[in-house]
Amino acid sequence: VKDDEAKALAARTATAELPASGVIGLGSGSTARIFIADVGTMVRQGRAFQGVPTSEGSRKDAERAGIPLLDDSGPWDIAVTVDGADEVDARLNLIKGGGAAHTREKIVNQSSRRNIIIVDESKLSDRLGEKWPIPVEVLLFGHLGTARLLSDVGRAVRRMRDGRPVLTDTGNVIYDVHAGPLDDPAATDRALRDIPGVVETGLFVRRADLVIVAGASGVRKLIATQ
Ligand code: A5P
Repeated sequence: VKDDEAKALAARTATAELPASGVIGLGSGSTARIFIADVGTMVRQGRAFQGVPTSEGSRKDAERAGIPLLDDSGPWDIAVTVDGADEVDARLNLIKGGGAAHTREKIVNQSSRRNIIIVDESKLSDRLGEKWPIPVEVLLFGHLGTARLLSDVGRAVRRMRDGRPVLTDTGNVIYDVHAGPLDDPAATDRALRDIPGVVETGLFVRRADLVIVAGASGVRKLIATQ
């Protein structure tokens, strides 16, 4: 329950960062979900927002909340994207993809003028990979061979749920690569992306402008310095 309160506080703090109107990127996961509900409330109060969802889950949440959505094809000029993360390091680099949505999340992040990440304080760590493996979306075609190559970077485990491989919204598989703690996330990201069959990694290097962290002692804003 404490965690949920922190997530709600982070989400509410992010709504204060939104422009008066415009295109908003809608993240995925339990924290972003609270944000989407808050944006829905603002739309009902008359704010002219349009959304770009980062997963089929956030699309459903946004539709339920009454947020008008832009076409999936893009291109979008997104004013602000608000998304969650699984791990955040001191430089505001991220691991994402705990919900297998990181490829669409990264595309939306790239299309956004400002990226805000909302987390509870349990997500903070000194070095990425201390708490989580790196989620990697892999094309189904030849994935067992791709997995061997991933193993050169770190132990690669195909993500399963209820005895079945997890598939992304695009129908690809997820491998969780245990390569942490990472000294150089950008280099690890490059090594993984070099492998044919890798669609995208969950390493978000220099992609957060602001991280809103909520915890027992309230809310903190971490601003990227670069
Ligand atoms: C989805 O694939 C992830 O990148 C999420 O943004 C991340 O897992 C955060 O989710 P929670 O807010 O549920 O922790």
